[in-house]
Amino acid sequence: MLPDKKIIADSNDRLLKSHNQHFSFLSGNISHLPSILDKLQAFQVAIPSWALGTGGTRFGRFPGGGEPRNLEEKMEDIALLHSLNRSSGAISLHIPWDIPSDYSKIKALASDYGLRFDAMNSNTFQDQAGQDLSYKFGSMQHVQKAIRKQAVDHNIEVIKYGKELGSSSLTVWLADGSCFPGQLNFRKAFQNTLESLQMVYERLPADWKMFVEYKAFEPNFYSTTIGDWGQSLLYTSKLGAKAFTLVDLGHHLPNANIEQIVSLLLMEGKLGGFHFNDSKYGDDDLTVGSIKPYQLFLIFNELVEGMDARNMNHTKDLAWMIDASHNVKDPLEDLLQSVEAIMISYAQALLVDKVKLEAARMENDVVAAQEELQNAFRTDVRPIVAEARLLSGGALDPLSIYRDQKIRQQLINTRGSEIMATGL
Ligand code: LRH
Ligand code: MN
Repeated sequence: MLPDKKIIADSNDRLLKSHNQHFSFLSGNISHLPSILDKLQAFQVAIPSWALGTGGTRFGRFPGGGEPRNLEEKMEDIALLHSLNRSSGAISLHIPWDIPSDYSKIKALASDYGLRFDAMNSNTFQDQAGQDLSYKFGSMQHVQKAIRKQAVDHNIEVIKYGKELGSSSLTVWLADGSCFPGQLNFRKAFQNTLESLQMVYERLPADWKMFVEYKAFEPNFYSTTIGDWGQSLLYTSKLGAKAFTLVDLGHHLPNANIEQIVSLLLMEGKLGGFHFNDSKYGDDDLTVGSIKPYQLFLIFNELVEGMDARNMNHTKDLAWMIDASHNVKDPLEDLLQSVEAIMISYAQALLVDKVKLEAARMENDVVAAQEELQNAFRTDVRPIVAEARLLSGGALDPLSIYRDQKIRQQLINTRGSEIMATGL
């Protein structure tokens, strides 16, 4: 289903004149534009294998048709996104939803598509068919040693799959917690979870990372055993140098200052990466930058400042992943919009004059500091992001090609309209 290069070239030719007008207007007054373009071209966002179908809630799920029927078709869909925006060159698998049937075939497909395997995700928040023991009352926190062992063994198995595929990180998100006061001994739950994570940590290959993802609530609604960044940092500090905290933007209590959390985790060298999405209330898993675009910019501003302060490689040293659910939009259009929003916020953060900003701060010149940030945020950098795509062989306007080529209808013709992809 990949649009051939001619379709992309023809579309770009039609858009080139107006693009160059916008781009040349911008490039006129941005001295370090070449380095910004280099950084944007190198920046790759991993697409979640569980978000290529239509998502839903307990109230309903309304599949849109043409959804991927297996891992091969999920990789085909991500390759489609990557052929259009050249910034989606990685897939993050969720086990057991995406257990590869034939490793060599999947690895060959990945190299054909120019995709790499980002973090592997374990799943001890659902009971699988034929599973011996239930995770109803948690997994690694569980009062019963046998259930904790089952969860540890599952994570070790996920590492095995990842090693075969060439992944080098494991994301552990635990739904563990409690729904009512009195239900849980918080200290024992913490110690059981730490002991279990340590047993997984010991089985990590030398060059692997473990990401400990925190979440304030859902599916437990009184306490969550890895409930916020402080608790995740407590675990990752006790686990060791290969353990890092993963920030899912939707996993915070309302009005949490996520950019400050990111700044401090980065300062401590314990920030592992992100699950990008947006939300208005809870873990809404909405399109990135669709509700709080200024917050996303402020997060990238702290990321660029903090990574440069530690001479980190923007592309390689943190895990950039999307974690979204598409209840009312075409999953592929939604993902194209999410990647675009991430690239826009990154480009705007690269525009911030860090020296002028710091000078204003040293003078407590609040207005000057604010103006430095807002000038960058209010700069329409879309022509710069489009130019980076063009230089990488992508489309100036990915969404218009996806629509003009009626790709969703092509997928429905091939895959049918009833199929529902594995995932949430
Ligand atoms: C939990 C979460 C986690 C995934 C799941 C699909 O809310 O963010 O990252 O395992 O979504
Ligand atoms: Mn997540």
